[in-house]
Amino acid sequence: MKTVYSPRHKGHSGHTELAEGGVVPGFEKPERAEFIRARVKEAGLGEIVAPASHDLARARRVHDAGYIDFLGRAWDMWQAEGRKAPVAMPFVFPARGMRRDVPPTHVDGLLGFYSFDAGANFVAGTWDAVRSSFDTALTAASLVQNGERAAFALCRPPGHHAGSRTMGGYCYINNAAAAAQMLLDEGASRVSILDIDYHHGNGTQEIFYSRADVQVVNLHADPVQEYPYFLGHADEEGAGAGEGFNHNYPLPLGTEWARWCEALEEGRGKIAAFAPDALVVSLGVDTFEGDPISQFRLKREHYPQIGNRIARLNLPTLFVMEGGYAVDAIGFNAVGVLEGFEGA
Ligand code: OKP
Ligand code: ZN
Repeated sequence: MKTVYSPRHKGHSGHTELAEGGVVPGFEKPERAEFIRARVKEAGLGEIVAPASHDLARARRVHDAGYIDFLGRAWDMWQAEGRKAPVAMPFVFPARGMRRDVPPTHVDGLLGFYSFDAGANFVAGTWDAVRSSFDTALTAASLVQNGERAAFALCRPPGHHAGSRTMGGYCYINNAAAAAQMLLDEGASRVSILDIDYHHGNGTQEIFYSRADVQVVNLHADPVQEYPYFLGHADEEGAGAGEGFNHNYPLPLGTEWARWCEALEEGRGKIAAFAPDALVVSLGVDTFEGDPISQFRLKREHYPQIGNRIARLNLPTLFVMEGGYAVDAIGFNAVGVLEGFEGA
C-alpha cells in the first residue's frame, strides 16, 4: 500500500507538556514519524507520496469554524502579546459551573476555551504541521476513495483526541474524523472507525456520537484508570440517531494480547454487522509493552496479527497514524500492522 507523508511535521518540535508535576519535553516528537517512514522504506511497504493540499472546509465538516480559525491564528496571537516563550500552552479551562458561550478575545483565554487539557501546545511550526497532517489523511483517503484496497496516512501530529471544538492530548485537527467525513461526502453511505490506540479516542467519539452513518469502535485503557479519564466507558453507546453506533471496549491496565484480541474480535463483529463502505483505522501503537506512557503489554509479534485480522474484514481501509511513543520500536509496530494487513 502507499504511504502518504510530508516532512512538514518536523516544524512541530521543541514543545513541552506537563507530567508528574513538571514541564517535560513532549513525548509526541518528530522522531516518531521519521522512524515510521524509515521502516516503511526498509520493509518495502510501497511508494511514499506527498500529500496534496485540501480545503479547510473539509476540517469544518467535523469541527467548529471558530475553532479551526483559532488553530490557524494561535501562534500569531501569542507573538502579538510579545511573549518570548517558544511554547504557547493553555492553563485555564471552562470547566463545570463556568460559561462557555462567550469566547474570550485574549489568546490565553482562547487557548483554554478551545482545549480540554494542556496537552496541545503551539510552537512556530505547529499550525503548518497540523495542516500537513490533515492533508496527509485526506490524500490517503482519496487513494482509498479512488479504488486502492488500503492506504497509510503517516499523520503527525495525531488527531483522535481532538473534538468538534477542543484540542488536547497532542491533537488539533481530528484527521481520522475528517477523512471519514470526506469518504461520506464523496459517496460512501456508511463508514466505520476502528480506534486501536491505547488511549480512548474521545474526540472521534464526540464528533460522531449522534450520527448513524459513522460507527465508532474503540479499544482502550479503562478511563477510570487512564487518560483521558472523562470519556470512554462501556455504557457510552451513542445518542439520538446515533444510539447503538458507538462501541467502547475499556480494558484494565496490564492488558495482554489474549484479552486485547478478544476485544478486537468483538469490535470486528460490530463492524461486520454494520457493513460499512469503508473502514478508517486510528492506528496507535502505544499498546506496546515498551511504551513509556502506556500500560498494556502487546509485543512486537502481535502487530502483524492485528493487521491480518483487520484485513479479514475485507473493506477498503485507510490507516491513520495516531499514538505510539516507544520511538525505537514504533516503526516495527506500526509497519508491522500494515505488513500483516498486506500479507493476509
Ligand atoms: C495521545 B494519543 C501527562 C499525561 C497526559 C497525554 C496522552 C496523550 C496521548 N503527560 N498524557 O492517544 O497517543
Ligand atoms: Zn494514545
